[in-house]
Amino acid sequence: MKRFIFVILALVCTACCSRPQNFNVIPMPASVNLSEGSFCVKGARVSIDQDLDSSSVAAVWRFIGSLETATGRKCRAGDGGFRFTLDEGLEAEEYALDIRPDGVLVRASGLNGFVYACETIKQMLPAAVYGSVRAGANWVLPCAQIQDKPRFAWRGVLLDAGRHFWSVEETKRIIDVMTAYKLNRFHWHLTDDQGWRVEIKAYPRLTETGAWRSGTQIGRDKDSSDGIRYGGYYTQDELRDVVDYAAARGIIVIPEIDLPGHTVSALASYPELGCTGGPYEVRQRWGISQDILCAGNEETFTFIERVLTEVMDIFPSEYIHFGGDECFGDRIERQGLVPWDKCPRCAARMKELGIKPGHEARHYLQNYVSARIQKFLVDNGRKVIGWDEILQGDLAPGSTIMSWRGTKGGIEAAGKGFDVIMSPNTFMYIDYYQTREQDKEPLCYGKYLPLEKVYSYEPLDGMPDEAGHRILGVQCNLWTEFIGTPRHLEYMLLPRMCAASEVQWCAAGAKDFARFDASLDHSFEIFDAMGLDYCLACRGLIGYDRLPARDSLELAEYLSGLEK
Ligand code: TNX
Repeated sequence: MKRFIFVILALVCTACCSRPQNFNVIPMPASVNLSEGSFCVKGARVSIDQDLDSSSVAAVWRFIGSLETATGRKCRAGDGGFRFTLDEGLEAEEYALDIRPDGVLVRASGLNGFVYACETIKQMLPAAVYGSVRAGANWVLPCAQIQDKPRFAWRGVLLDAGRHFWSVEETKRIIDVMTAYKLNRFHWHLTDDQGWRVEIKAYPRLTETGAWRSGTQIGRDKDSSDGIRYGGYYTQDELRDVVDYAAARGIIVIPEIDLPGHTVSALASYPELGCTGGPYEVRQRWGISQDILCAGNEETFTFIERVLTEVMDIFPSEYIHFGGDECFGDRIERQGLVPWDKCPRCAARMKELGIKPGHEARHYLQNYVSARIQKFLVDNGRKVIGWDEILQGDLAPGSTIMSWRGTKGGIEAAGKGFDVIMSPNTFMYIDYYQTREQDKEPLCYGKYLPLEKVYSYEPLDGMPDEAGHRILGVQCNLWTEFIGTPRHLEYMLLPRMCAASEVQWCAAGAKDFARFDASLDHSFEIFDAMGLDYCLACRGLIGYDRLPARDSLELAEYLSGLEK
């Protein structure tokens, strides 16, 4: 009996050690060994090896800067404190930390590794290290050896700037919080029916006209409009500024120009690009429009190529996203004819291509448009990504599919040998409600996607073994039809993005919802320090025991304040 108890105790004890107490880093690093003792970061010395590249050195000094601000003490160059050293044996995003009472050794092989090492250290410190003021706190790091690298290379967030426009400043705040959770792809949805947000020099009306709508649907009432002119766009300089800001943090910005559907804002600017010639107006309500770029008109392709040429000049990313979704929504499919079916130029194009008339014809015509866009981008040295609708018909090899209508499209595409990014609406659409008390939450798209469901996602579920390597990664998508303020935007993003970060980063089988959930309290303090809003009720029901630090408000007041 004694021996039995001893064995149980020993098992419990090893379990405690492998899951360190008070270690609240999200996403959980691959390997963590906490040991006795601690290292004081206040006024610590810093030495950076000469062979680090300039972007890594800049990232290290940004990190040191945040330590200095929060602790109120300068960190001077010198030995015996933090040492940042290049280790080319590590993978591109890998890092290692050795924290001892007499110093901290940080190893990585490049920018992303150094950024993630610094972010892990920051999450191990009091949350005030994320703030912009000096704070009295216990500025010590627990001693530990940490070795860490991500499961997936693509760890994305989509931000929809088409339905609502987000300032450069707000966009950078989103990039900051992505950095803190080691995400590395910022998918910027820049054009939609309700607004065109990219300055294109060859087509100035896209932003003079297309960036502005004369009203916005009120709540869920599709026939309403608030009559208030709304809009905005980014100049090319502003876009480049965001690209550089993200790049300095190891984040690649992938622009999406949604084609050939979701283009009413472009049609309102240049009506000759549509099948009917218009007039069109920048859409005020949500949902899918039947009006799309005319596939029979050569001018459409000139337009697409000129726009994409400027886009490629602004965005150095290997990938360009050309949309391809919802050209003909399900309801439209059932209703019958769409402008493409009735357009003589589209008919001539189908004839020329030998596309047989019938229900499928429009999909083959869309394939033709996709293939031309793809060829153009590939000829210019880029790769293409499209939403899973582009799988209908024949798809040119080399495309990457973003699976959004559940996981089906992704599984099918991977099976056919295409690269895939999984962003299934069933697990990764963070524009859906996060509690069951939806009447109390700010209005949003609808449906229900609680934190736990996001966390539970296993990207290789249902994937044939031999196709698993096609999954580049995972992305959560923040569509903004019903999100009009930065505070509401952050509330929808956080903390579900943190749950996504563990799906994206942690090895299969390394996730543990109870551990994650317990770590979240520390993340809430981080959001408070960063001045970000978040959903405290993400745990299922609205039953707040406290509110985000920014106000001392009643719950109802707090929630309604998010929308103003
Ligand atoms: C579907 S995801 C869309 C978006 C909407 C979103 C709302 C995709 C390719 N299309 O246009 O904003 O649903 O959840």
